Amino acid sequence: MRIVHNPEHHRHDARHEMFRGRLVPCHETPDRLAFVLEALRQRPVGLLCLPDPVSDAVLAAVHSPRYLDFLAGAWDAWVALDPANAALDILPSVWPVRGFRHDVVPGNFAAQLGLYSFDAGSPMVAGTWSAARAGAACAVTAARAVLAGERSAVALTRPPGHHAGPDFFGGYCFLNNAALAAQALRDGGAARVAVLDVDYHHGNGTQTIFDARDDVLTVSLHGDPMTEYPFFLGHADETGQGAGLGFNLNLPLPRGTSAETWFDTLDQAAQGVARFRPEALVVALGVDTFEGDPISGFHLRSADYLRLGERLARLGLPTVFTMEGGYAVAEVGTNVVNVLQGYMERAP
Ligand code: B3N
Ligand code: ZN
Repeated sequence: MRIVHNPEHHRHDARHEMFRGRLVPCHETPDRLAFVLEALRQRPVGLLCLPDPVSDAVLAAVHSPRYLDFLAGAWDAWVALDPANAALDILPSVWPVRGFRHDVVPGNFAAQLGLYSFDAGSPMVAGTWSAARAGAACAVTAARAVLAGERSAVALTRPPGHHAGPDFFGGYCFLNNAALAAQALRDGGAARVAVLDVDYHHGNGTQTIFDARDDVLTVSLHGDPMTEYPFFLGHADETGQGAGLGFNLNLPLPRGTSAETWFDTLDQAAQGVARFRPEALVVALGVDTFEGDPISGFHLRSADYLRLGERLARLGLPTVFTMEGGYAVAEVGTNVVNVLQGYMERAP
């Protein structure tokens, strides 16, 4: 197993996210990855390596050029608004809802922030773009390792990616690492690729990116959007659009779901993946399904992640993992490495 880790991740280190009218400390912090690296030092389930750089063209296969330009220039534009902004995180505060124009990019930076985002919980700082771009490079490098014959590879990175869409950020995500990995697998010759998202939150960005495509199946089991973030996508009746009709499977579950029910649902997800007969699999691996997660509501325990890894390996597919959510920081390392260990015990 090749484990591609992001040497720039610590540059994305924001202070606050907006939650119910208050600025609260960010949940998505650099120590999350530090704990995974420490767990890997104690249990070296794979070979650690650094990413190759990723080109603009590779990013533009998933994200729109105007969005990529916006992200690349966001920090400078923020500081240009007011030099005092250099001491503040970037957070949006105005959004174009139904009936507003999305085709015209406003000249005002605060308005651009709203155009390209869907929440006020995903702050950007000076190093966000470098961190996100290096994370995307991890995903593409991991996919290319699998194309070159590795049975499995991991993009061990943050910020996470599965909420980021073709031209929007949110849910702590800026570039969609799972989608970039899936696209790299397609470009490298895999005829059909499945993305299986096991994070607590629905992978709305990944679903949106591949919604009209029949070459990439998206499957997600997650907290029911009627009550759980990201709220506005992730229902069971979303099955894809146009050529992609029948190529999206959502399995929403109520807050409070037990590990037993979650694994039964994982079996349904795995059957959906197998029916598609993919040549490669991307697992959007969030461990915020953990019973101690501070912002989520499922009840998996640390040992369950060994079982999850073993179930994923049973699919018998070349596999790329991308690291997504998981905020019980002290347990994130154990839980992520348990998945990888469980996988390797079944599919070395
Ligand atoms: O759900 C939250 C949230 C919940 C509890 C909080 N506390 C206890 C202060 C704070 C925030 N916020 C909405 C944004 C959730 C983003 C989830 C990102 C993720 O893991 N995606 O997979
Ligand atoms: Zn999550």
